[in-house]
Amino acid sequence: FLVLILLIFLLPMLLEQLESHDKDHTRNSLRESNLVKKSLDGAELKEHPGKTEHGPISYLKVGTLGNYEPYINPKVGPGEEGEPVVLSQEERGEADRSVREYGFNMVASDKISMTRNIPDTRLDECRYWQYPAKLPTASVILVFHNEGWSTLVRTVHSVVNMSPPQLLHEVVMVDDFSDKEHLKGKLDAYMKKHFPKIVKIFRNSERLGLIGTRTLGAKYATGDVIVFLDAHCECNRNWLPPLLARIAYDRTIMTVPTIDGIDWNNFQYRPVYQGQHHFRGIFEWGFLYKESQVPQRELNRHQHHSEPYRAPTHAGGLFAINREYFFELGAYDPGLLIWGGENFELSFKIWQCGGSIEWVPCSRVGHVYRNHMPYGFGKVNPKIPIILVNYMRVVEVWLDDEFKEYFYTREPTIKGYDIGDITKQLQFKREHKCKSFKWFMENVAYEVFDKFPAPPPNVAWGEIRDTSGSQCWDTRGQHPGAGPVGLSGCHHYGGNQLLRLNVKGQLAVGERCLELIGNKIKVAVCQVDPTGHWSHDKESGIIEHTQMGQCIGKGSEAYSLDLVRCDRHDKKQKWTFVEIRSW
Ligand code: UD2
Ligand code: MN
Repeated sequence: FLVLILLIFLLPMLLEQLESHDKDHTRNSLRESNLVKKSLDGAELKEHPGKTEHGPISYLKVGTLGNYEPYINPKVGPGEEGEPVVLSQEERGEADRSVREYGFNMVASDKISMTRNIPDTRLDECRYWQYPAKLPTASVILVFHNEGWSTLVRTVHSVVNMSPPQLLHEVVMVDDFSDKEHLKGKLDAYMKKHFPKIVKIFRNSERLGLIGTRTLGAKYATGDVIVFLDAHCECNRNWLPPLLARIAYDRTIMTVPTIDGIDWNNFQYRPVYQGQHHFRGIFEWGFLYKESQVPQRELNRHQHHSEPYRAPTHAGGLFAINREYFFELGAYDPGLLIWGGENFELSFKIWQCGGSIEWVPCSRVGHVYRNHMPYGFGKVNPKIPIILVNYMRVVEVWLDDEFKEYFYTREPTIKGYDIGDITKQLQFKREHKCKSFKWFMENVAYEVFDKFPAPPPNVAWGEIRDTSGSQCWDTRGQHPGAGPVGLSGCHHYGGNQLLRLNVKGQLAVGERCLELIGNKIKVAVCQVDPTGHWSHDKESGIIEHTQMGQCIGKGSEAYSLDLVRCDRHDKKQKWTFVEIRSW
């Protein structure tokens, strides 16, 4: 009873305390915003008249909530301020071992504080934006499979430290069937001790892969907005409000933070783009993810350099979306396997069915890019690479026929592979009257054709075999400009031995082209205007470089290729394209 009385007595005081704290915050931010005029050469952020067919493009509603920049104690120590960690010679061995196990140097990571400071990599302008005081709450979802301890735990600390408490509803961690001890009892105990209310841990009873696990995480979540992050991230100042503000304005906008790089070896935190240019996610026709400079057509829609801008797609790992909207879209296609392509599935679905994607320059999150992928795919074992199964599902559902053909020209070995049932996806597309891929290309991804023109049809593709049938052309994984292409034992897996000759005379491997540099064949970046000089004569088997008027023959050194005088009867110049299928 006494406690009750005390509470009733104290409550108004407490509330007042909270409120005045709030007011302080507002006042601070308003004070900051007075700096705006000076720092933006007269640009008036507060009024922001910019209008589009979608209404005002700014996420600014006249000033209520300022930037969330918690006071950060200057610290010294390994990795502080995002500086690289230096290891001793003795630590090297263990460090190398950890890189093999995790794709990251965990010895370096373990030296860094869980709450290290990272540099503020935002554009200057970002500090002066203001956000609506009332924003939707966020559930941050971290799915993980066999992640290292300190990288995972640091992610949680950084999310909690860098998010305004009233906006962070919870952190949902979903363990995708890890078998590492530190991810079991130790993790539970740590989170219970440090974040008893905010962190919730769930565990899969079988390996679902990151895509299925994310959908599950979204089901567990109860906040208004779900924010996905990889389990090895560090959030920068005020990363969350700019993501939520656009969703508050329009619930069908998916927002994507700008992803800074954290080095897998020394954990240095590096801003991804330092220049004045913005980049956005696109793709080439084999659906390799690409980033390219935001076209003027998009920039013209904006008044301020630091405003969110539209993007055709995103890298996949880090983004925010209204939770209910995510499920209205059917979440991720449940037929997608483990890893890859889900970024395109969600992106095309969003755009074609009436939503949009925006990249947000003022939201910055660091991500540790791995040295290599340290995990396998569990029991899932299709006869073609799982990523291609996923791409095929996306292509078959979301692309129109002419665009599908571009993909199969680029990946000819998989055409006809059984990707399972996609009737539900097609039905969704019909029922929601989603727009065509052509519409998407013309209105959203309009720069793609400038960078990656439609691949000309193949005239021949496959392994290029010698007369014995046992030696094949092989790029040996060379990068553009590096070492010559040669021969090696035919392995029938495609990859570096899968070549495509097209009607324009290009000889291509994956997204690259083969060109004659000096008198050697080398891997090169394909010409944007698709032209090449190669021809193949089926009968004699000669492969000619028509500009040089010379042919390719087995070289004098073993497993080498040379430029020689064409001779239709020379066995060393007789090559056969043999189509391969991996199933
Ligand atoms: C990128 C994305 C990643 C995802 C992937 C394609 C970024 C920064 N990263 O690769 O989010 O979109 O492309 O699908 O955009 N995980 C599981 N179960 C698995 C495999 C992975 O839970 O079977 C977790 C993993 O612990 C991590 C997350 O999924 O937290 C992403 O995996 P990743 O970091 O290996 O992928 P990444 O960054 O190479
Ligand atoms: Mn990752």
